[in-house]
Amino acid sequence: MSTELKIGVVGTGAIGRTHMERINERLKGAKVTACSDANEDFGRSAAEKYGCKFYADGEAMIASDHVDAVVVTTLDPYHEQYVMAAVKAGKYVFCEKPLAPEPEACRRIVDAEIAGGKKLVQVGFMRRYDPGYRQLKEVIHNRTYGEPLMLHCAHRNASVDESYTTPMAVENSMIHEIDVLRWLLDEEYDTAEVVFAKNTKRAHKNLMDPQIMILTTKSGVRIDVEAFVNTGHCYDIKCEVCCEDAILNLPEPASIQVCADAHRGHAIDSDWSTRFVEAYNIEFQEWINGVKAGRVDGPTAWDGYVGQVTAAAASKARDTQTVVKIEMDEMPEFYRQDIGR
Ligand code: ISE
Repeated sequence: MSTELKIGVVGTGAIGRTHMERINERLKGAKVTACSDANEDFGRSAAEKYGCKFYADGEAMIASDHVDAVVVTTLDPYHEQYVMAAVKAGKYVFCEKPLAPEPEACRRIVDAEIAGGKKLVQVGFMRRYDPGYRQLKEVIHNRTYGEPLMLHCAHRNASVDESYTTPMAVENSMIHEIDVLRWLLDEEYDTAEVVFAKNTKRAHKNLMDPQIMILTTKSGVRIDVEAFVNTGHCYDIKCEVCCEDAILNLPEPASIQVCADAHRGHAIDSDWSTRFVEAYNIEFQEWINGVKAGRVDGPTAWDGYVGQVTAAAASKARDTQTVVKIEMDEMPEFYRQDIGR
């Protein structure tokens, strides 16, 4: 492997382009050398912009000597195909969340990775890299304030368009909480429930908004997550952890205090890409460093599988308005050393 990691990106939409720019302009040790997109003109324009070779065939790009490692940022239903191609080629692959929309597809990736005998897949759950969540994790892990008992969380977006439907609150937005909270607490979920609040005037024809997801963990911790994706004014992520001896809150990103027009306050983000930009940078730099050292030390294919099993249970709970038990396969030995990372 050359000193500079050669990265091939499949899927050159908004998030793909952001990662291409991040890798080339802000991070160390890697360059985007190739890209591919089902929309040829669009993909070629990305290749031109970021100075890399365009491949019409994503699988050919993955197999070529032109790339050492792969980033998958296609539409969700195509993730499996390209992650599998990378595993087959024995190349490290970073796949944006979700690993695949259905748990069965995630399980197929897990099985292929185990069959290949080497951990190659990392899933883009970037919240684990946010400095605020990392501070929370340390205090919870050390039991500095006793056992965590309850968590109250919120996932608020400024607005979503008409293509965002009711199931997406769980599957597209709260999937982040599903992952980061099980990592934070270092334990698995037991049940899921989803209830609706009064619908906002900004909800669309196919969207019930807000919704509240309630999860319990195996040890009995109770979690509620509000998803309110049409607040009309902010991107706001809250995570309050009630422990036996203290209440912990996720820190807000730092911003200057402004005193003007008889108000004192500070601006907050209106979009997830700016709120979590630091997390994305840390996530990708650590992934590059890990790949160069020959290891994956972020969220694994197994984490991707667990996330989708939990999301599927929460979706069933929403559709049936019942509490659903979360049942999944036993964790293979292959992933056991990753527990608690
Ligand atoms: C989006 O897909 C994301 O991943 C964002 O992090 C999340 O906040 C947003 O709600 C999703 O639509």
